[in-house]
Amino acid sequence: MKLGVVTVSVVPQTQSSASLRGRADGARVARGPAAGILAGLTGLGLGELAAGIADRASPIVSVGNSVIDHVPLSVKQFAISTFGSNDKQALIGGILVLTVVYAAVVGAVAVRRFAWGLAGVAGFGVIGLWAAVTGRTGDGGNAGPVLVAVAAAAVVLALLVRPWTQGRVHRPASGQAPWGSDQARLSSSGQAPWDPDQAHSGYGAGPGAGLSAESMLPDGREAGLERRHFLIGSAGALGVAGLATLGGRSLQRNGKVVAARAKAAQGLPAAAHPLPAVDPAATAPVPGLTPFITPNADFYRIDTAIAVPRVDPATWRLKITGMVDRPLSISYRELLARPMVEHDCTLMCVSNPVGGGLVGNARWLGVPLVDLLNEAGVRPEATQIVGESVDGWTGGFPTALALDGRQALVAVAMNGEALPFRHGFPARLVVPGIYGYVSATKWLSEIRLNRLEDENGYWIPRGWAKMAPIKTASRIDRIAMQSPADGSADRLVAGPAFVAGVAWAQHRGIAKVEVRIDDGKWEEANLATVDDLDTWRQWWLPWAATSGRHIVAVRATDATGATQPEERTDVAPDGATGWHTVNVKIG
Ligand SMILES: Nc1nc2c(c(=O)[nH]1)N[C@H]1C(S)=C(S)[C@@H](COP(=O)(O)O)O[C@H]1N2
Ligand SMILES: [Mo]
Repeated sequence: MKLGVVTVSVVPQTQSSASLRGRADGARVARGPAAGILAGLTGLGLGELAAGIADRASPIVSVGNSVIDHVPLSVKQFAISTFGSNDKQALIGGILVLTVVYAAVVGAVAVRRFAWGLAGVAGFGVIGLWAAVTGRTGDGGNAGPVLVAVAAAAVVLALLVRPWTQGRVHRPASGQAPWGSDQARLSSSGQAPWDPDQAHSGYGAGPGAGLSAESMLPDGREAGLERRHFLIGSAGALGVAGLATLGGRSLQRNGKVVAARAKAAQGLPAAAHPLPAVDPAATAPVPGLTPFITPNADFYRIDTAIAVPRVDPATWRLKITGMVDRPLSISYRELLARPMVEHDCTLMCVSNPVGGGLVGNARWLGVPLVDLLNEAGVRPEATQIVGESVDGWTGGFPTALALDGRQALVAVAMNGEALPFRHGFPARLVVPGIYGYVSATKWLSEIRLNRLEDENGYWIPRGWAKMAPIKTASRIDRIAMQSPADGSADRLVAGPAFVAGVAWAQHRGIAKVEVRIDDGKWEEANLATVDDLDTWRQWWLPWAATSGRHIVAVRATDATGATQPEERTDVAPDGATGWHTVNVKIG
């Protein structure tokens, strides 16, 4: 009659603990929405912080932009006439309110089923990601803050909600009479430490398995612990949310610096001899191919800066020092007052793998480096130019490259816009033909002349080559039907198709691009018009695609006659080699 003994002894305790538990459950359920809101706010806060650090749109701004893009004109006009110039704040406020409501629901769901709560967070992430990467201001980089926000919200939700949902598994619902139930139910109440068999069965397989120490405590204390846990967690989350929001907003605004850049963007001087618009023939006639000019928002970013430096142009100076006759120190305004040139140049990272995307093409506006060097008077023994940034990063290259006629610039603008913060505002170096890590110093503060043996740039002691000419390369970017049958340009079927892409050999120029399908002959691709020796060149080849799987390969030959070697080598120490190949399935 063991069970009977248990039943009888359990009755008084179970009644009181059941009512305690009932209260604890009620509190849990009530705290669900609060936990959800805290998770949501923490996510948004860290999203703001990530956006501020990376100089990207925050999740709220992404969603706001996307709303602006998609809302019907009438609604937009209503908003403007109702809220006037505060329409953006009203929009942000509206998004915040909706987010809080949504988060409350997610929290309420999460206390019942944590996985569903997580799904709710993920759903919010999907909306945020969609808003971040599509539309007018869409930009892959804006996905970063959304991912940070979602991760933070999930973690906070887990911290605030998870302990109860785990505990709940072991507790009978309040108000149910445990004595009417089976052995497993009894053991799962976990309230019989005085019966070793019972307690033991609680740790065995079955619903009671894995009882936590916490849920073995008398219920009153358990509820108290939960409350403490919740209050501490909530206060922490609120603090993190608040600090992250403040930090993120202040980084994003950084008041006068952002305003100063915006002003500079409007008041940029024109080039003394502006370049004509890029010849449309520099773009291959293949819909959907990589744009010839990479929009600033899509331009790859590589640097060692954890937070993008926001340099105040009012106090910034560019110094030219070292082995020069007349050291210079010039302000932003003085720099802008010098004669400017425009130059189209494809910038590239040495870490770009074969077929990779760490390469971008822009129209740069700036002061020719050679003009500044002549002004300072470079001594003949100065064989190296070191560019140093405001945060101490350095890159160095042979002086000869700045004097051999190539258009090296102290650039202030990129594609008609003052340099974005993440691309080096207020000024950076752009030196055609050599990888970025030895040349393209962003947030430039000093140009130092010395000898190659005197100083090594940041990456040299870390295993990268001192001399770093960009290697000839080619990339397959697009395989598409010439006349897409069903409106979907991306569906590949047997028939006339294009293979297309870009190739580059900065400052030497691309002479030939060849494509090979499977084990066929190398076929010469069409080349788009040359824009500049320093830019990439688009290419395309019509291809009578046949059903099945194919391997498409590309190789380029530069104007010196050198063809890309087949052999794949690593990006370190001086850039990858090898042919880019793509596997494609037709039909
Ligand atoms: N101040 C600074 N400038 C820098 C770097 C850096 O880490 N710090 N990275 C360099 C590298 S490795 C490359 S490839 C280019 C990339 O320029 P982007 O980020 O504008 O594309 O910037 C160069 N300039
Ligand atoms: Mo790089």
